[in-house]
Amino acid sequence: MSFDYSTSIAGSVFSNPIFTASGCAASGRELAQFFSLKELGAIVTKSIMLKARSGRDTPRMAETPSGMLNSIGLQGPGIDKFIEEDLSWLISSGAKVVVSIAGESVDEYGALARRLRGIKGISAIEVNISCPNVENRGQVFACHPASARAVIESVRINLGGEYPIIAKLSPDVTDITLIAEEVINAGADGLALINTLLGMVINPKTLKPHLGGKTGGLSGPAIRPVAVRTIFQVHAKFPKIPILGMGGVSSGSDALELIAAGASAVSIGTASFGDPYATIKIGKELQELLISHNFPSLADAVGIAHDR
Ligand code: RRO
Repeated sequence: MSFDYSTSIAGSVFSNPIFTASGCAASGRELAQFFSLKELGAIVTKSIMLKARSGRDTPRMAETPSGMLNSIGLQGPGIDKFIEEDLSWLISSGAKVVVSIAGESVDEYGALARRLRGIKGISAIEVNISCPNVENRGQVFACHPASARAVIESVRINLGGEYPIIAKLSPDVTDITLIAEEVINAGADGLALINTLLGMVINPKTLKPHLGGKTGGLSGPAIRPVAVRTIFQVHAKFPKIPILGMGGVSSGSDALELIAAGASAVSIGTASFGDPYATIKIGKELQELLISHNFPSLADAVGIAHDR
């Protein structure tokens, strides 16, 4: 019997569970020079806003122990140029596509959702309500239950049921399951866990914050235990809600940890900066590991740590 490596998120089926992480592969063009994007489960695009945005002051990156900080600040071309130039190219490449959106207000999320209606070739919408690099913490909708709910309700109404909605949550909250509950009740079909953690580095010579934006989002292996913990907690409470897991995955074994905690698919972010083939390598390693554990399919391994 052949091993079934496919996965599905709220009705959208993907040939394998390895996705890119939003913001770490732009719209896929750079990675396409190394391998066919069809080899991946899906490309998750950089979160796009309504208008073009230049992002934060430099420096925008800092290396940290087993990780890094980014302080990009939602740089992007705006939804219209994105649809015309990036999304159309990506869809024509034959890749599966998850479009990530980010707004400054509930209405802006609704407007973004309306702009995406009717486009053939989108597998799901990731609603990023957890970017840490915004002007104020009030804009991190995923840190406030009522705001998180309002955004997802607006996207659901404005999408008119066209694509599955994946809400991307922040680990920077006291109880992530409470936020998960709000967005599920508002109509999220799946969850993306987790965005980066808010962090900061101070230059020991100048004693000034290293990043232009002062704070940034912490990613990389340092945050993997936080990803595993949040996925485990949310899957325990909502076992039927599919989770796209991410956070410091750089090997098949790391990916298996997130799957065992309850993720149905795994996004690779920081690891691709050091190795453009990271997604392909991790995908092969994960498949071999699942087979060596005698799982007949990926689906049989999802959440397995809860039963052991
Ligand atoms: O653009 C960013 O600075 C950014 C985003 Br939108 C996000 O969701 N997470 C992150 O670490 N950086």
